[in-house]
Amino acid sequence: MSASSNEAPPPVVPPNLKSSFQAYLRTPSLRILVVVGAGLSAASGLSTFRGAGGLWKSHNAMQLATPEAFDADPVLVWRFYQMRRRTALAAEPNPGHYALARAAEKWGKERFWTLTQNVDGLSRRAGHPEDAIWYMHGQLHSLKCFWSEQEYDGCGWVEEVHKDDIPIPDEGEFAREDVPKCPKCKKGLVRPNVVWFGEVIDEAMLDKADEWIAQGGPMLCLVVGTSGKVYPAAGYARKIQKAGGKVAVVDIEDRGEDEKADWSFVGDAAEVLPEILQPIVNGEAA
Ligand code: BJW
Repeated sequence: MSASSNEAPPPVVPPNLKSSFQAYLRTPSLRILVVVGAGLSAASGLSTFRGAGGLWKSHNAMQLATPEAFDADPVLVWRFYQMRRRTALAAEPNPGHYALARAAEKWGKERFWTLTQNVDGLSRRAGHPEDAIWYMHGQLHSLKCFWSEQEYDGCGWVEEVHKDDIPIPDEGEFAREDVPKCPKCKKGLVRPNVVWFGEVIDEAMLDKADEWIAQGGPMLCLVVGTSGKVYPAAGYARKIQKAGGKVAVVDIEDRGEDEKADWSFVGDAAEVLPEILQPIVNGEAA
């Protein structure tokens, strides 16, 4: 074994950046709003949407992720989401998911609240406390009704689906008549319970997020692995800055300038988050 292989690996996060960030974590009564995107799950092997290899590079979002697309071709949309569901179930949460989950356990929902755009279920499987996370774009492992008198709103039927009870053909050819019908109203087709473009995000939760920010006091928006292209998620960093809070970005690309961030951690969220959140997870920042 060469002498150089015994050397400690270089730190993932530049020490000065880390110490100034961690000093801020010790601010009394600090509250943190975490805004999560697909980059958090990249180290688990799941594709992001917009970068190289991103889902929207090889698939047309407007043919797959709008209610009009489902209306026009439910089979195509089901195939896409079956593929996504299978891939997500085969993946495992990574240390970034666990770091956020443990930090939320330590500080509780009032002080460490996560808004995730991810539908993959990995935060849940990492044990993230349910009351401290909002799945703002829904969940892959949930289904709902598509039909109603008011266009596309559904009759209200929603159900969680798990590994062995996805109620539609798994692979290969299936036709429109194979797409399951809503068991409640028996009229609508069953669709994934995710939020597509043009669909309204839970307004009560949007209000709750605005109220959270309006409480004021020391605040941090921790933006993790999101390109900041989709609203309303993309707007929270700016809102927190306007309210006097600070912003930290964790991304494999340098997005600090886009967000006018106080701290920009350029690296894999799976490596950076466990390192920078250590004082919370270890109970040193309370
Ligand atoms: C790594 C990494 C590693 C890589 N480590 N980092 C202003 C206000 C309100 C609405 C709008 C508005 N302007 C426009 C709108 C409408 C629209 C919108 O935003 N359009 C834009 C495209 C312009 N928004 C909507 O329609 C939303 N609805 C809504 O707002 O309703 C309320 C309302 C309506 C009208 C008025 C007022 C209120 C709904 C948006 C739904 C988005 N749906 C999707 C699909 C979900 C289901 C599915 O998964 O299939 O959500 S699209 C897709 O984009 C998915 C994602 O959640 C979302 C965000 O993507 P994300 O996570 O940022 O991924 P990427 O790929 O873009 O970025 C990955 C990042 O990770 C990159 O930065 C990489 O560098 C980084 N990375 N590896 C760390 N290892």
